Amino acid sequence: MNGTQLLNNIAEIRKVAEAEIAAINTLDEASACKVKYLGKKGLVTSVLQQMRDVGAEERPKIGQEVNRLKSHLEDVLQNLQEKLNTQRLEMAVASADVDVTLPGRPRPQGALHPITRIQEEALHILRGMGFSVAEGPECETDYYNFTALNFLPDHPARDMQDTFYVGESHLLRTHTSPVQIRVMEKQKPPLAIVAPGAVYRRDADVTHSPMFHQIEGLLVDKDVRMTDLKGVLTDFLQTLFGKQFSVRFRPSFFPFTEPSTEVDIQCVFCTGKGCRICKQTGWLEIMGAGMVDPEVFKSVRYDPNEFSGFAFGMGLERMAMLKYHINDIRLFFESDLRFLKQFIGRGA
Ligand code: 2NM
Repeated sequence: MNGTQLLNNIAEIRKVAEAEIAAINTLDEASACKVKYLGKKGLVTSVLQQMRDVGAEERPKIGQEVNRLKSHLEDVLQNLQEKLNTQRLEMAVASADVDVTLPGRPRPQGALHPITRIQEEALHILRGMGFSVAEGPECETDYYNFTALNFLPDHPARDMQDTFYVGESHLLRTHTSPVQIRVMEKQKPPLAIVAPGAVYRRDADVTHSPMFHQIEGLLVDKDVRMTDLKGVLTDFLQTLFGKQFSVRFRPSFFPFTEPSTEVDIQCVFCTGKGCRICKQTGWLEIMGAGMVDPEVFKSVRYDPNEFSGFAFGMGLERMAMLKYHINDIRLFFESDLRFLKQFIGRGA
């Protein structure tokens, strides 16, 4: 093929290609057309190969023409593909059952219940101090709930008026101390455990619920002293509530500890200045504690002359009421979303 024939050939290819492209309606047709003209074995490519047979003086002009055709077809096909692609998306949106341009509905976010949260915060601190977590049954025997803890047979807490009985010798535990008796029966000192969980007492008003939650702690070793108790509980409370609140210890009485103490924290509502909530005292009662009574050690066959220990207990509803400024215990048990939603995204 000579130069003139080749130039005619190029013009012919351009004419036919433009007619073909004008008739294209689909992306598949556009791709096929691209292959037909611009592919490795395409018509434009074959013209480039045929240039070998042409004289050197004609070659630049023909080369220029082929390249003009090549980039023209590339541009036209590229634009066509973009146009067809946009059309396809617009048709998909218009014909679909789902409007893909609609913004997504936000998924409602849940929150930890404030009791779960205060429990996790308290256990986190206590684990950090070396306490292990222990659990036990909520339905207990009279022995584990009272007798082993040095409650005398006629102690008023054993009364049907105060305790939920389940038959003759079974009851709903009134504290988590029976968990600690069970651990001591199985394990020798040294030992440091905390027992979280639900407990039950026949009580119901603004500050008392028949079911509530406790964490109790127990540490037994040689030479454990009251100063150990004071240091651990002061550190625990100031980590939970803040270093700005002082902690004080007042003498008290429990059947299972001797001596026993109530633990107060400076009022978290008025920072100790005196207000309605602390009844102008500047202090709030927050825990009970004491040195484990030798009688309790005897129940679990620990030698009171070899070991000593301290124990403590706290109500989680009361802790949460103080920490999160909640004024009615019943809010914890009503599952009112207006209350619970206030705990979304507040840490823990
Ligand atoms: C409290 C106050 C003082 C206590 C005692 C024991 C046990 F099992 F070791 F004897 N556990 N928890 C205890 C001591 C609980 O709650 C106000």
